Amino acid sequence: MTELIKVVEGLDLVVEMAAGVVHPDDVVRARAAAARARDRRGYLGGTLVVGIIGGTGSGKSSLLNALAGRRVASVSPVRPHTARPLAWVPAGAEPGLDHLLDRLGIADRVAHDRFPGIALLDVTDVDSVELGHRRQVEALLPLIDAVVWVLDPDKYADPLLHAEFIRPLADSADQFLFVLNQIDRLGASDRVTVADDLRRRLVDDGIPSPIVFHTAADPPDGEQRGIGDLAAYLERRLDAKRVQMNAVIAEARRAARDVAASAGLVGGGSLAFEERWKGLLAEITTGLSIAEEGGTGFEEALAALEDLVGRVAREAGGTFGMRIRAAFPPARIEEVLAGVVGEVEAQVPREEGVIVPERRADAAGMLSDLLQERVGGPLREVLWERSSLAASVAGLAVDAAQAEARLRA
Ligand SMILES: Nc1nc2c(ncn2[C@@H]2O[C@H](COP(=O)(O)OP(=O)(O)O)[C@@H](O)[C@H]2O)c(=O)[nH]1
Ligand SMILES: [Mg+2]
Repeated sequence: MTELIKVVEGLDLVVEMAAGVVHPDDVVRARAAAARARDRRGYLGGTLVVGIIGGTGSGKSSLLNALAGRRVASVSPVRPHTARPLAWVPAGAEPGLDHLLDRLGIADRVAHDRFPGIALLDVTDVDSVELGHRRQVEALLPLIDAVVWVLDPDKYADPLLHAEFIRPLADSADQFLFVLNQIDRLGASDRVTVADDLRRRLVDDGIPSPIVFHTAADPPDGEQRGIGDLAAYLERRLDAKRVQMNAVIAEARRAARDVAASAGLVGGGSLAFEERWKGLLAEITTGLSIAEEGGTGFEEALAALEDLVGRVAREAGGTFGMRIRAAFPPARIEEVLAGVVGEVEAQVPREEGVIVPERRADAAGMLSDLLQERVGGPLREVLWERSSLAASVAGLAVDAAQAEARLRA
């Protein structure tokens, strides 16, 4: 899993927990941000992942070697050269990239430190009409950032390539770049003719402004051409991707922060509720169980309970605070307490206005259980929801920071 996917999933979680808790507009905005991040095409990590696709013998492996500056992939003059797919990946790349290659079934991986942040995949020969081949390319597109279509002077106009591959996939044109390789085999004027013809065909395929590089990856004279331009382009594209990814992360972070603010999650998480509640129960149960009838015990207990509920609501703030207040307005607190005391007294009657010492523990236990059930439980539920939302917002912030660090690496 890549860092960005973690951020997106974190935002999904925040959205899920915020629904019904914060203002619907904030939920809608956060949900839209999560959807935009999730629907982003390409590899959702800090590496630019580029697939090299083309007919057999066009020079895919040679191009990879030329970019690598050394022999990584095996090159063959004998056609068809059935090679295993190969990935040329930055050394120390993020774990998400390994998962992607596993998923694509690319077992052969060569590490490089030539272009930090750029991975090249020598994947598929596409010169049979087999539907499987197009499906393969199609399945690849949402997962990687760009596809380099490697063409050569003999087969650049191959109707199969255009009709079966490029045209049906033209919706993904912004992920495509084209390399006309083996230009050393063309004289100067043929080069112009072929370049114009290729461009026209690509426009016909539905790619209005195709990006085309002219290269000689492995010419017999050993004088490579156009490789530096292609490498520079890929590096610019990596920079652009990082800018975009940072924008996606910033948007997710902002959406989560808005949800948190709207929910009133500005302070800490737990509000030390459990400790306070325990203290309150001890105070109330002792006071009430030894209190004389009509004495100060009830009023004191009521004041303490109201005080705690009020404080917790205030500190929880936002919608959570409002929910606590709505559930326990002062009149309701008094009603609950009176009910609880009444039930206890029905079970443990007083003698001469006081509960006899040997029944005090029973009375305290009953009181405590009933208050727990009618006040502590419902309060705890709201606070628990609040801390879960706070935790998921905090988790997202951590994941976002990690994703940003990865993009800087
Ligand atoms: N003349 C010329 N031959 C090339 C060039 N690039 C590759 N080749 C040759 O084309 C053949 C097929 O290349 P290869 O990289 O194996 O193609 P792949 O099947 O697409 O991987 C090999 O004999 C290469 O040496 C080039 O720029 N010019
Ligand atoms: Mg090859």
